[in-house]
Amino acid sequence: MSDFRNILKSTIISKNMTLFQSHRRYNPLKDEWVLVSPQRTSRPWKGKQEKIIKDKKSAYDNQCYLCPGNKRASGQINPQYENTFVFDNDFPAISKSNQPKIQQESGIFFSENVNGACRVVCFSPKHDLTLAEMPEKKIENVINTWIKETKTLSKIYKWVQIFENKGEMMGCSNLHPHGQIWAGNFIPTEISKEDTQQKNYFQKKQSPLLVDYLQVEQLKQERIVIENNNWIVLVPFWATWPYEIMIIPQNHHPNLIQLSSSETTDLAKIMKKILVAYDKLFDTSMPYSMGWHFAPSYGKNNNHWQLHAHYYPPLLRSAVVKKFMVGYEMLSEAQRDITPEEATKKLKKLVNRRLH
Ligand code: H2U
Ligand code: ZN
Repeated sequence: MSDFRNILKSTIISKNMTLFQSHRRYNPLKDEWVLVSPQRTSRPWKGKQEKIIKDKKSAYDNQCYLCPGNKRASGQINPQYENTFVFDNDFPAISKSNQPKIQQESGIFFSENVNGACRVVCFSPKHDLTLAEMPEKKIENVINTWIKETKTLSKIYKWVQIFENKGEMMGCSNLHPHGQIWAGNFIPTEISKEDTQQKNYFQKKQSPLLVDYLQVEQLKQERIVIENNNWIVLVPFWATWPYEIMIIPQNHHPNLIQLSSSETTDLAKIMKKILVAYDKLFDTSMPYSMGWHFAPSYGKNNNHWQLHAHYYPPLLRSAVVKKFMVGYEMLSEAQRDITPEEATKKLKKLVNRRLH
């Protein structure tokens, strides 16, 4: 816990500084830094504006390969599903079978064989919905599907990545509400970083990094957007995307599969709230990439892990102006303009606003 107090104290000398001066913040989950430049928020913008697609879709689209009863590229017909529907991606990024072993060429080039499974998860039979527009009960079905898939896949593979790419801006090819799950016999880079960082912290403190982090955030109350009995939504101190959030359980759970039924119910409730707020922020269906991080299945001592979801929306100023991670970000380090505290304030107002 004291580590975080020091980080917060030393990085933020005063609140005024965070409002107006450039500074860097440390991301203890990844061992990376982010440059924060709040003074830049007032600069004029004459750059790229994204298109807004507001045409109302219909609940069924006969051209959609995810709608019930339709044919997919593989020739298979989707069932008349009522809640969620999961199938093997017809164009998997990781092959299922073992390939002939790759030979190492030299001490500089390294390659390794991979195998895994790629699944597509349809969130609803209704083509025109998004998770934000679905009732809480239906969101809970999606969460339970994620848990069921994780249970099955983690028996076979080391790492299971659940994710959703929402919106054309994020490269999503089909507006039908869906996500994906890629599982593999290897630990991918991002998970490996988080594993190492959480392990190192746990070894020093005998307490999980994100559990301690939540305690500090609860004391400070500067970056928590919303919480209920079982979950907290916050803009992390080290957020790089303008309205990036994390969803973290109040209890310590290394993995998604350990959630109780009251925790899945509360997760659906809090997801609904934050996703509705996201859509209100720029009066548009908020694009984002999101995914779950939890302990990989290969290790037995996973107490250093705390389950969490990351949401990375690209929008910065409006429905049409997004944040570009280019130039300095690509070549030096991530940079943001609006502070995480300002982003929290904006989201918090929208979460509290009554639905009508
Ligand atoms: P994205 O638009 O989020 O990429 O998801 C669509 C996925 O669906 C994509 O990974 C798969 C694509 O490979 N797909 C099928 O499995 N079958 C099809 O008939 C078309 C698309
Ligand atoms: Zn559809």
